[in-house]
Amino acid sequence: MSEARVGAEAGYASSATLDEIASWLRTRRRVCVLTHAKPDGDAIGSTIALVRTLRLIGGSWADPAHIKAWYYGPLPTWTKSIAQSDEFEAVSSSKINENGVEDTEPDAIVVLDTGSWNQLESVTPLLKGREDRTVVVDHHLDGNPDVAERRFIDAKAAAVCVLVAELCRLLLERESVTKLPAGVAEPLFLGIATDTGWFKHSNVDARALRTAADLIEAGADHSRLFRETEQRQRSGRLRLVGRALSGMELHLDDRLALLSVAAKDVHETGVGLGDSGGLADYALAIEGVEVAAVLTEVEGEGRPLTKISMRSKSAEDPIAVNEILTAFGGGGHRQAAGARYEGTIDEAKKELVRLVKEALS
Ligand SMILES: [Mn+2]
Repeated sequence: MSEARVGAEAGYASSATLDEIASWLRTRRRVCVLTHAKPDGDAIGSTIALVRTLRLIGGSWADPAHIKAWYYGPLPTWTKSIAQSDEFEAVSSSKINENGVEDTEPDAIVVLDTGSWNQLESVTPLLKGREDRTVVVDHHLDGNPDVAERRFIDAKAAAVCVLVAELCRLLLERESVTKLPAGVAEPLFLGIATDTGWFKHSNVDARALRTAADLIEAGADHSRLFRETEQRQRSGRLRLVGRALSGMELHLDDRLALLSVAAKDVHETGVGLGDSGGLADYALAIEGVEVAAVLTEVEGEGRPLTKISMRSKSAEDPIAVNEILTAFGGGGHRQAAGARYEGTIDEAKKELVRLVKEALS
């Protein structure tokens, strides 16, 4: 399969350097830091590191209350052990509206780890018309250039935290990432660790490892981070994994694994919606499986809706799951992508088998 950016909107590329973005941000006082809905380690790590950095350089004039990360959608259970509660607000989209954030007009909006309208649905009213004071820093292949005038996009970066580490270094005028304050370095390390599956996935490269090493030198406590984020699961989460695995289907000569999570599985195991991440990795552990998809029933939409999360195994020419999911308007990375399908889990399965069969031929 080609590397072509199927479905990518032309022009989703950098329009500014990190240096230019840092100089501009340094003059801003009320900064609203956003990321995609249902934030993950990279999203939370990058936003908290930037909030801490901006508060540090803000000096006396910057009111910390006006430099904040705003999250929406379910949060990971460990969020509070990574971020101080005054550094972020978990809000409903009604608090983020066209009048600003709870009626505070931001003079800068920074969007990290996404630049796609379809991942920014809840904050679209805030972003529309403020492109001139919005910055996007992202490492995804696809996005919409009209979200922000100032964009820094590097799809080769393993995590957005690799890029934000450099942005924080520039903002704080440190000679190297090793000189970042520990409180800035630690959430950045978390982002790199989680987006690479704790340094297992094929996106690990020398730059990710070097940045991670520099962050440890700066004081990031990696074993605390691992304990706090990976070893604090609720038992219900593993019971949910058990249910999904026992219902696993293998298709296309066992090259495709399908896992499904029905709403009733979520209710009966008592887990939150944020607890179904990482399921696909279990299926990729099977010999012969090249691609795995997790199909989750989305409730409360008034019509059947299925969330699809897909992963492909590392190989010389890995299956581009982001290309497969453009059929459903989804996207992401070559080996990790997601989409929403208007239909039931069973309907989504049929479509996926057909699409993956096509991609494999
Ligand atoms: Mn990321």
